[in-house]
Amino acid sequence: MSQQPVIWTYDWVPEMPRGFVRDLRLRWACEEAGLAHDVRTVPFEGRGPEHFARQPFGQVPFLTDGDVTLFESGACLLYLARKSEALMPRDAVGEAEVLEWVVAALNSMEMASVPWWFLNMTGATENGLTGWMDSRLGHMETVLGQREWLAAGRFTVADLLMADVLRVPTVRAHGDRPATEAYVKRITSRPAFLKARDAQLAHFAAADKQRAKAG
Ligand SMILES: N[C@@H](CCC(=O)N[C@@H](CS)C(=O)NCC(=O)O)C(=O)O
Repeated sequence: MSQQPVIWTYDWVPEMPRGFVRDLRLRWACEEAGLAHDVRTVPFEGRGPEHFARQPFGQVPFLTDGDVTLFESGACLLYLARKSEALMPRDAVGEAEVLEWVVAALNSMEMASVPWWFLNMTGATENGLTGWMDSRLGHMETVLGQREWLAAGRFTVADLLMADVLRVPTVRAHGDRPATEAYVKRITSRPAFLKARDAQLAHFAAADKQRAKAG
């Protein structure tokens, strides 16, 4: 059994989500915390029962660490954050702030941005979710115009997650929000993000080579 956390992702994905597959969130957290980790894969095409046993929706990422197996990128991030103060402070106030913003990133921001973005991708001429999306982005712009970090007065896993939600190109291109744009640029210029993103891109590039070899 591996002595270090294992991040599970797909063995290959098409070009489009590369650099955005959510295993990146976990890779990034490990890089920020200096946590040694392995990356292993499940097939993208032909998802089997073993995959569904670990991730009931057949998605990635999921994480294994000794006897622990967990899915949902937010849950995995909070699990990793308990291993390192670099990701989440240990005082009650700081930890509470991290928890609320992690959930807000997923349940208030990504909950609006992903359906809006997916509806846009269908080519729908009228996106009925635009008002909702604008409202959520507008509120985040106000918050980010007033503070540098979301929680505990410093970088935490809450910023990692919120920046990952907000960095989606279609979302960034929608409207003019200078504080949000500056925030996304600042958080995603962190060496840990760049290292994690490059590792994901290299992982899928290696998969392309394998597939080409296999013919
Ligand atoms: N709420 C899940 C979403 C996971 C998710 O959407 N994963 C994508 C890759 S980034 C996936 O596996 N998509 C394939 C599918 O939904 O079948 C999480 O945050 O872990």
